[in-house]
Amino acid sequence: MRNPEAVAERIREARSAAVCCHVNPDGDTIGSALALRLGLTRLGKTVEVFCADKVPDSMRSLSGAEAVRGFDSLREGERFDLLLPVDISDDYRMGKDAQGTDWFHVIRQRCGRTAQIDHHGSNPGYCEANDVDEKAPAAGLLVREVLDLMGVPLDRDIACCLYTAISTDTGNFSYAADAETFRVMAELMEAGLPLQTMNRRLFVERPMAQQLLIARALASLRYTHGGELAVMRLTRADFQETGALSEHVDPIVNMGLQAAGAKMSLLGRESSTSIRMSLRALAPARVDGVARAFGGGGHGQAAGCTLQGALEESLGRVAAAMAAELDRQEQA
Ligand SMILES: [Mn+2]
Repeated sequence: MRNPEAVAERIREARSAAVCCHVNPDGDTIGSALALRLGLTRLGKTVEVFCADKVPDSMRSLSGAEAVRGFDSLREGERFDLLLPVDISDDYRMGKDAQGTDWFHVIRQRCGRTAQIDHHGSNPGYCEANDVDEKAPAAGLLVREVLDLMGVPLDRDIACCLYTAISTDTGNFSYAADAETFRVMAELMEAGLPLQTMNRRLFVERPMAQQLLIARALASLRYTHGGELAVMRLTRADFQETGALSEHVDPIVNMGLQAAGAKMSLLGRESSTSIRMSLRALAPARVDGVARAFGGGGHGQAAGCTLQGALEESLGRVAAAMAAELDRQEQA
């Protein structure tokens, strides 16, 4: 479904556009949408960016981030010539309103034509014009191509947006990045990309409360099963005393896998009523079976489950099951 020219044509014809991001936005959907906003604004078009959830803190400094709107802010009679979803694999990925109606259907009523830019292989092509390339490492690379077709020159602000899109979807260029990715990176550098500042903001800096929570989790880290299984815990006191939020927990369980020789990692987190377990594995090891055995689920290398009972006892049960699974998978 490669069709950058058809998307560019729809944009050229439109005087106004609603650019849309997916729920739980990542750097690719936000960076791509804000780059389109800047580019189309430069062509004299009216552009609004919509997202069901708030822009992540690390991306708040991007030009236009402050103007990203929730779909619920649509005013009576507000209309756009073009609906332009970016990095959205399917229409339901725009999220739902309080009544359970897809935001896609709500905003679709307000727009004349539809065109999308995406890179998910599962995308069914839900717009009139679809530029979908599953080989592209980031939607941001396809956005840059469309901007190029429309004659929008790169500048520092657009470069910051596209860098956010491309670097986050390639794990800071550690996977999926191809030769074209680096050719575009060269163009972004020439356009004035402040690489060091942006890299620190996106990949190094974190909220102080989260840093202190990580310190607590790492202080609890133990390796068992010959160094193959990492086990960490976070108590309610750890959250209260650091001021950390549940959203800060996300990267911690992966840190258990950073030790050479580690194959699985477990983080147990105490909440008021239960113990939430996060399980991770390095392929080919898998943890989805263990999570399912405790009533949870997930993917082969990232899964979770919730247990009732005390933290230590619950951790012991799941860790024992993971150790048994390591033995089983090593024999297979
Ligand atoms: Mn993406």
